[in-house]
Amino acid sequence: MRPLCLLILLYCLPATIASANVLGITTTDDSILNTVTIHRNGSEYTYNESELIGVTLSSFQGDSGSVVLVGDGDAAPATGSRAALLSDNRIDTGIINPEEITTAMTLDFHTPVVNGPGVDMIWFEIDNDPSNGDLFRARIGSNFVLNIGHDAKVISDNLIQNDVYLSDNGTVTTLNTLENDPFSYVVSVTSGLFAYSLDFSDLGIADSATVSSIQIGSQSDGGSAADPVYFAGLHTIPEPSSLFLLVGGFLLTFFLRPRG
Ligand SMILES: [Ca+2]
Ligand SMILES: [Ca+2]
Ligand SMILES: [Ca+2]
Repeated sequence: MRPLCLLILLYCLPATIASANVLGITTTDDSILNTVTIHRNGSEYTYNESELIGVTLSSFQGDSGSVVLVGDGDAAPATGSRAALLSDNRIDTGIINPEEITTAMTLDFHTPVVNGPGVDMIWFEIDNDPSNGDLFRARIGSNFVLNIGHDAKVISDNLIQNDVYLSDNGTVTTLNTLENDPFSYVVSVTSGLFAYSLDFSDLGIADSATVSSIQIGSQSDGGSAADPVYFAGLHTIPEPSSLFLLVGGFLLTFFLRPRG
């Protein structure tokens, strides 16, 4: 194929994302996420978990019945509280095996996320493959990206201990059945943890536009579905000019205050 034709073809294909923006994490007991260090627009930022924007799972379609992931030895959550496994601060709990379609999971951000410079959201998934996490796909409105690969492995193999629970009713196809089906323990797994990141600009979102909801699913690779344990949006990086105004305003207030 002639180079120009190849170039046009590549341009027309949905984007494949491969980047390394999550630089590291700190945890307590390999299960509680404390901080995340992220490369954003040329600088490194370390955030406490509480500074990240949480999500609520508002729709779900599973690839199987094995969708509830809890910490080692823990019971499956009671009916009505399972989706919270994706919005807690634990990286050993999740709702796993979303279907291999872009609309498998809908995640609503607790605060709308602004498309700022660089990365706008991050997540983690468990995997016992020493070198690769599973692939994801994502969709905002009618825009989508495929083949979202991991940034890096941030916890080594065998350090995350989990138990998987399987629905007694088979494949979990809705959020309602996720929350209400009876679940039974099926297997214990040990794994490592892979980090992922996404820049909303890669889905064609305009600079400074706000995103309140995103859909994410497993990328069909002929094998296993993905195993997400934590998602979060990022607050916008303060512009240097607004930081300067903030600091300047503070100093002005300090020096101009009435002295007694
Ligand atoms: Ca979790
Ligand atoms: Ca962005
Ligand atoms: Ca996995």
